[in-house]
Amino acid sequence: MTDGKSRRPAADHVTGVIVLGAGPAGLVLGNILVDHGIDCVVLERAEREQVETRARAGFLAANTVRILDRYGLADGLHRRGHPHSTCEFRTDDGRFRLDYSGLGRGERHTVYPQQDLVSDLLTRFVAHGGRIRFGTEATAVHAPGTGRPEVSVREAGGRPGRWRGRYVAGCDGRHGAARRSLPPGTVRHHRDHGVTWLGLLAEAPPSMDAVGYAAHERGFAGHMARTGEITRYYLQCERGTAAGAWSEERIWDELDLRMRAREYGPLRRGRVVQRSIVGLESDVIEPLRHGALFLVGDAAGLISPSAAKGANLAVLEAAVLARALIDDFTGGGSAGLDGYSARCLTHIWRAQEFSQWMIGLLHGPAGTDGASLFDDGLRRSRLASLRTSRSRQDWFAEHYVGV
Ligand code: RFL
Repeated sequence: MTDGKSRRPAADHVTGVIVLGAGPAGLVLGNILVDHGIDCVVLERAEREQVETRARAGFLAANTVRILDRYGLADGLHRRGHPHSTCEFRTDDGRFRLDYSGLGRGERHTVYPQQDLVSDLLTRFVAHGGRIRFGTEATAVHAPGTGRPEVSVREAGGRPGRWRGRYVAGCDGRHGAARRSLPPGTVRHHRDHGVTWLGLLAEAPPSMDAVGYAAHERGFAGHMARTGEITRYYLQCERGTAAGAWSEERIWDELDLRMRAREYGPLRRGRVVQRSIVGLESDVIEPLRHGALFLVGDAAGLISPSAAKGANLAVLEAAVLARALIDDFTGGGSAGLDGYSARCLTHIWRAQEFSQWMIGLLHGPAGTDGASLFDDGLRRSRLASLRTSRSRQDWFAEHYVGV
């Protein structure tokens, strides 16, 4: 990163806010800014088709939907998403269901695939006059400590370019240029949870009307509906397992076993159309602001998918930053920008805490030594209190569906 005092080549392009990345964070931010007349550009490394077909999240919290509604970004999810409010836990002590719309704050999720949300946001952004450059990779953010930050990019065909703006929003995920450009001394709190999942997307209708969480001695298994035809499954696996290592038959047999299909009904099988290895890791960058550079979404903090919070946090942080930028650009002051980091970190740490609790709830002992058997005792106790204690269920519901 340069210090901003050295001589720099003139920027090729000038704008108000340079948004790095066209995921949920970048596109929510871009849409709100454009609607408020703030000049901005979204720079996205991938091509449009790739951005619109990346299957990831699916569970949107009630607060996320409220935010999207407030800014007119929720038409698609109201048309094609569906409400969801039940989860079922299957353990060797039996199964129990929680309808969380009747617990805690009485809120529900909306199930809507992330790629559909991203596609809606992209279409709307372009229709409202938003500028987006696909195939444009940010390589570094320069001089974020000055009032004239710049972003160097590699455009399609490898052509270098340079953008100058008043602010840079790093919405480019955990491996993006924003994180790589942080000043020395920035703190990254990191935790490896020591758990690995094989993430699967199956061309199979959901097998139950609930999110299914199975805690089994062979490892965790999860079932999450995406659409009427597509279901996401997770299988805990040994670290180092290759995504393609298991045959489809083995995958379905293992899912049947862990989900206890013999007792609770068979799973509807179908072709596995996507596989990925997901190491359960979390991190948080502190602070989230470095001069004119703001970190948003996964770039700000990576959260393990155990509690389905990542996309929800991304939307929340993008909306908080958008509001603050609008105030700053329209003479409303910079208090929002000054408070952005502290405000978002509060939400991020709360989500991290719940996500860590979920990991402890769902995963059995990785080995058989004393420590992991102790962990297994804790896990059983957590499940028992979730099954029997109303106040625990209220707490769970509030955190499970909230951000
Ligand atoms: P994204 O979605 O990763 O978007 C970042 C964008 O930046 C681009 N990019 C760059 N562009 C320009 N220059 C560079 N140098 C760039 N580097 C990267 C990328 O191409 C990309 O388009 O980040 P964002 O917007 O912060 O959104 C975060 C969410 O995508 C993420 O937290 C969630 O998907 C996490 N997550 C879930 N979250 C939920 O809230 N509910 C869920 O049910 C849920 N399920 C999941 C998930 C994540 C998963 N994976 C990826 C482990 C399930 C899975 C399997």
